[in-house]
Amino acid sequence: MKRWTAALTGILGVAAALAAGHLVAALVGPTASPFLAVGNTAIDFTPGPLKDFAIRAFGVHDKLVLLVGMAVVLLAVAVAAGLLSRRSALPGTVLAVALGLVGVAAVLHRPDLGQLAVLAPVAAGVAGVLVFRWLHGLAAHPGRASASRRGFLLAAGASAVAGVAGRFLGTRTDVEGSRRAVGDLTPAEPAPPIPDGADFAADGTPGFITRNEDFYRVDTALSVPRLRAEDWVLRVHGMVDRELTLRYGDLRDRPLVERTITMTCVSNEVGGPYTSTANFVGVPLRDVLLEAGVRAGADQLFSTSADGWTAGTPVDVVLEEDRGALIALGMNGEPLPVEHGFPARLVVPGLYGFVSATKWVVDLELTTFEARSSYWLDRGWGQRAPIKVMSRIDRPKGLSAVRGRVVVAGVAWAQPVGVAKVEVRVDGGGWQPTRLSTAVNGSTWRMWRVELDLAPGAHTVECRATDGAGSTQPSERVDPVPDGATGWHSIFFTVE
Ligand SMILES: Nc1nc2c(c(=O)[nH]1)N[C@H]1C(S)=C(S)[C@@H](COP(=O)(O)O)O[C@H]1N2
Ligand SMILES: [Mo]
Repeated sequence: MKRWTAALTGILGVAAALAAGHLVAALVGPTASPFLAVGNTAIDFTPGPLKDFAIRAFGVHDKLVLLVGMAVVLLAVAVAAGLLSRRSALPGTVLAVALGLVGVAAVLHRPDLGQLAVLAPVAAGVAGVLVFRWLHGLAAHPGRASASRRGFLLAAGASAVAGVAGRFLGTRTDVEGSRRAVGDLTPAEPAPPIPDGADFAADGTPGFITRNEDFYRVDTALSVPRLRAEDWVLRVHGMVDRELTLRYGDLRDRPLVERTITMTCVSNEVGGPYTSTANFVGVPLRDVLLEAGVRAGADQLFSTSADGWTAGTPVDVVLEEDRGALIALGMNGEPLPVEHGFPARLVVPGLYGFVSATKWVVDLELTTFEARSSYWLDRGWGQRAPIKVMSRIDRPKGLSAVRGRVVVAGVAWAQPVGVAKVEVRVDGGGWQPTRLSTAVNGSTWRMWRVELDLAPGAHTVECRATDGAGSTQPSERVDPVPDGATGWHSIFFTVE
């Protein structure tokens, strides 16, 4: 068998396997698609430091990088399997079975998939073996070049059709339709309007409210859970006096409240971008918990997403009257975007997202920290993770050249107490005050700016914030793991 023919049998065998798996997955659970299941499982098994590196290096593209990487590896494996099978179909067959088994293992590992879901990787393995062996048989007979060509085309075409059909069936749950049907989520208690002067966007800070398209996104979901509002149910149970089962309509018919909240990710490095602000609309989480009646001794609110991700939030924090924790349904005047948790998510001001902000939330269990441990806790991150006071310089940009008077501007946050002061210092000199933007509330970020008269040449500017309780951001550089970075952001630039 020619080399390229052999390679092609391998590639088409794998393509057929993926397509068959994808098609069957559309019927038994979209994330059972072997490629996605393996990817999701790989994410769960990736050692913490590597995952942190991926978030640092690839940011919001981390998942794309993983998928592309997997595709490249799979292609290489397919080509190798084909080449190894030039004499006998056995190596390729063994490999197809092995890949099927990897898929089965991955699907069984996923917390969001039932037993039936193994049908998808099984179908993938069977289709891979059959198609590979069939093409191999055709290609092994030198006299039948045209039959073999037809076979190759047929396999490629059938795989494409099955893959597209799987994609079509898999997205047939009309989530966007469900989102549109939700209509306006008009708050009975709207957030106060954002005052003029709440940001220094003209000087290079972010605008006060982050548009939904620009809101940072961090989660472990390779394919976003697709839940329709009308099918969504939230169970509240565990150490409660009465269990609650809440449907979307139950929540949206309540008097909704709107709160302006800045969310922050624990994996944000000093100077990093993982913080954004929105007007969230929803139901006070505290009210729901009081209705259920939290029993004495329950210190953890353990929340679970539709895709099996979990977070553990201190009960004392979510029960604080002034905290303003929400079961959010909407964001910036529309139902939550699907990537941000539609139909419902938690938002708890003042806590990093990984211990509080469960998207696609379907289960709230009142329990203890002793009894259950959540997704990131199992991977070496902290148990209690209040947001640390932090400030960032947005302008000038690092290594840039500036002319004339220098405007230095940025953002600071210290939810839920708020920012009281931001100072800067130049070239290690004395700390100087900056002007703060108009305060909105303690659970939101605050912008700052200062004009400096600097001599031409190279300069370094550092900033530090002080929160409303009087704590000043420490200089000590600490990594994001396990409970948030500390240190002063500094920018190096030149004045011309
Ligand atoms: N279901 C689910 N919810 C999740 C996560 C996740 O991986 N899965 N990540 C959390 C983390 S670490 C953060 S910082 C916030 C980010 O929310 P956003 O993507 O809407 O900005 O969501 C939280 N909620
Ligand atoms: Mo996060």
